[in-house]
Amino acid sequence: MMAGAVPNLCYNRRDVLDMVAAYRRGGMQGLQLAIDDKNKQLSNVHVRIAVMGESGSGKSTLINTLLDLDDEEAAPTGFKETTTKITPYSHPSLPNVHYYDFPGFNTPNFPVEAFMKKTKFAEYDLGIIVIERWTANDQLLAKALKKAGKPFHVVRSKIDQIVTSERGKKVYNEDVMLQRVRKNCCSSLEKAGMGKTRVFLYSKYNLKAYDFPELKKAVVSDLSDTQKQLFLLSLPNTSEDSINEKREVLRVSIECMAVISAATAVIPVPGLSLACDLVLIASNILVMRKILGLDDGSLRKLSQRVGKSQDDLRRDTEHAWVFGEIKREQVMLLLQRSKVAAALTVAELVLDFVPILGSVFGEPTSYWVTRRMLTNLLEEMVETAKIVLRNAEAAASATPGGAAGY
Ligand SMILES: Nc1nc2c(ncn2[C@@H]2O[C@H](COP(=O)(O)OP(=O)(O)O)[C@@H](O)[C@H]2O)c(=O)[nH]1
Ligand SMILES: [Mg+2]
Repeated sequence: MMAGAVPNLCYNRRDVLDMVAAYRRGGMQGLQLAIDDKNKQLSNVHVRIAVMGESGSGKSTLINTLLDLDDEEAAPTGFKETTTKITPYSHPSLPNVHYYDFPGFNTPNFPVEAFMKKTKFAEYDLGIIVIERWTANDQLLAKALKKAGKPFHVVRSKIDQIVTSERGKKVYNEDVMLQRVRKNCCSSLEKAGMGKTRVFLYSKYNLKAYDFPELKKAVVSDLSDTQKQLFLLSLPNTSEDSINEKREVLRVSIECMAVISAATAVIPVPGLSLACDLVLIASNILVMRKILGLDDGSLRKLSQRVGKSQDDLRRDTEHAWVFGEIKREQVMLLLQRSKVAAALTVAELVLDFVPILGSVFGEPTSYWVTRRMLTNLLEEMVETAKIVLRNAEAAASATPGGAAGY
C-alpha cells in the first residue's frame, strides 16, 4: 500500500474527482500529493457535541448510548455528581467525534457563575440539553449557546418511565400520550421565554422509537458534509435506516479508495488476469466491518447486552467470510470466487458513477477490481448487519424489560 493510503471513511464525491484530476495532471506523484492533502484536511475535521443539563437528567447515559459504550469504558451514570468539570469522551474508532459531558448545575455548591464565565461555548458545534423538566439552569445554557451562535436541541429523556406508568391506565393511546408530553415540554419552554422550541423524546431502551431518529436528523442538519459523514458512521446500528446511512457514506469512500489503489503497487492474482492491492482491500474491509458492528469485539458486546450467543446473532446470515479473519489470503479467495473476476467489462462498469474514470484507468486495472470488490463486499456486510440487528432485536424483545440500546 502506498504511504498515506490509510482507509479514510469521509472522502466525498468532490474528493474523488479532485484525486482523478491530480492523477491526470501529475501522475502517481500528483495523486500521492492530493491524497496527503485530503487526509490532512480530513484529520482536522471534528464533531464536538456538548451534552448539558441537570445532574440526573441522563446526560452520561445519552453519551454512552450515542457512542455505543459499555460500562467499563463509558461515562459513569446514576450517581450524584460532584464534579464541576466538563469531561470529554471520544468515539473509540472515530476519535474525531467527541461528546462533552457537562456538570449539572444542580450539583451542591456548584459555581454556576464562574463556570459560565470560563466555558467557551463557541468551541462546540452544537449543544444537546437533556431534561426531565426545563429549569432555569437549562435556560442559562440555552442562552449561552445562542449567544455563541451555536444550535442546540432539547431532549426529554426516560420516556420509557412515562410509558410504563401510563400504560396501566384504562384509556391508553401511546401516540396521544407522547403528543401530550411533547406539548407539555414545549409549552414550558415557551413560558420560559424560549419561543417555539422542539423537544425530542428519548428512551435509552428504545432508540428506534420516539424522537431519537428525528434527533439524529436534527443534529445532522447542524453539521458540515464531512462532519455529517463522521457523525453517521459513529452512531450505533439502531435501525435498518442507520445501516443504510452508513452504507452511503462508505460507498463514496470506496470510490476514493479505488482511485488510490490505482496508484499502488499491484500484485497479480494467480489464476486470474487481474491485479490489485490485496492488503489495501483487506484493510478497507476491516474498517468497514467495524463501522457496521460486525467485528468480533462489537458482536461480543452486543451478545452480552441482549443476552444471546454470538451464534444466535449470526443466525441466517449468508456470508460467513464477514466474521472470519481478513488478510490478503482471504481477500484472494473472495476475489477468486467473486463475479468481479468473471465479468469485468468496461462497457458494464462505466455505466455507474463517473464515466471519465474508465478512460483514465482503463481495464482491468487495480482501480476497477478494488472498486468492484469493495462495493460487492460492502453490500454483503450491509446485508449481514441488518440480519444481526434483527436477531438482536428479537432477542431484546424476548428479554423482560428489554436491553439497553435496543
Ligand atoms: N428508564 C430510563 N432511565 C434512564 C434513561 N436515561 C438515563 N436514565 C437513568 O437516569 C439516571 C441518571 O442518568 P445519568 O446519565 O447518570 O444522568 P446525568 O447525571 O445527567 O449524567 C441513571 O440511573 C440512568 O440509568 C432512560 O432513557 N430511561
Ligand atoms: Mg453524568
